[in-house]
Amino acid sequence: MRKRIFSGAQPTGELHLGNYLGALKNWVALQTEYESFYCIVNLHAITLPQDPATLRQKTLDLARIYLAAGVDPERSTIFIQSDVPEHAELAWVLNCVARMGELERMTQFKDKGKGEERASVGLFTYPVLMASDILLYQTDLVPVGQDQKQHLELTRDLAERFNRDFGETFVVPDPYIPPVGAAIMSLKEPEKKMSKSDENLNSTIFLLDDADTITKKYKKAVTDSGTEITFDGSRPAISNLLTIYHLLSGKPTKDCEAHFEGKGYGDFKSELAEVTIEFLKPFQERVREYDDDSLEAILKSGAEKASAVASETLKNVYQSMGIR
Ligand code: AQP
Repeated sequence: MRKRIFSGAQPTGELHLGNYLGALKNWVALQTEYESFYCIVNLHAITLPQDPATLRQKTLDLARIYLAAGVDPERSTIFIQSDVPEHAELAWVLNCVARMGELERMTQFKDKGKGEERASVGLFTYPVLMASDILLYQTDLVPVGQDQKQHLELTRDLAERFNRDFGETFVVPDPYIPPVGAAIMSLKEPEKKMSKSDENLNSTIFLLDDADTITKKYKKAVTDSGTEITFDGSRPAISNLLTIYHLLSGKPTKDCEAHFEGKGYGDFKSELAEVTIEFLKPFQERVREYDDDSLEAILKSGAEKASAVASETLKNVYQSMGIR
């Protein structure tokens, strides 16, 4: 039997190069080898306030992004989280397995909740819903960016604890964090990750940005002191830009460094913009190809396939726990 993959993204804001290089690119590469489930995690989105009409639209837009990026509905199951109610049901069960102390240590909650009294309980238990997404599909591998590593470790702990207390029920998943591209950083503050919710729009290259916007954003990107264009951990801004160049151009790292030897930051940024625009052009054309009807058909069939697996897992979970 083929091994399984599960991963997802939130239909909040616009997807950016970080989401693509850290996650989506690997989903596409791995779908030939693994039985793959790719979810649009709209229940995660509501852990922060969302406008209902926008959320509805963004949910379909994200399905278009998956398809345009190369997720193939003939090979992979693409579906919306709320179409498979077992996600929320298993999350409740796992909420009763998870401990307050371990959730309090989650850094994403600390960043996004900012210690506010008004942060939702859903934001606090976000990693438990993520664990339920993954464990429902008896997932072997979870391709994610570096920022999700801690949540993956919690998922493994919950699976192991459940298996120990109630008998072997879940596959314990491994993360797949790409060696390069797992943490694409902000163009304005290279110590922070590139993020959908960054208030400074110049920090982020969105997948649907037009050519002019991309060129302007790179022009405004911060650089480090010095002049060399090399991969160097002590110069995070240039290393980040060069990583993007390397991944989008497909050129080996040594060739990238050699190519820019003796050139200035201005030339480098122009070439980086060109490579990005060229890379995104066919993707942006494909996004427009899917009409609502064909999209709905793909999502309906995806939800049916996902439900068949999810309901079987939840049945086993309830049975092991003595829940009717
Ligand atoms: N900067 C990044 N570099 C590499 N990978 C990244 N991912 C996110 N940011 C980067 C990966 O993208 C996948 C989907 O992310 P998500 O929709 O769950 O959003 P997120 O992780 O909360 O990060 P975002 O996109 O920046 O959104 P906000 O601003 O809302 O936090 C995940 O696999 C993630 O690791």
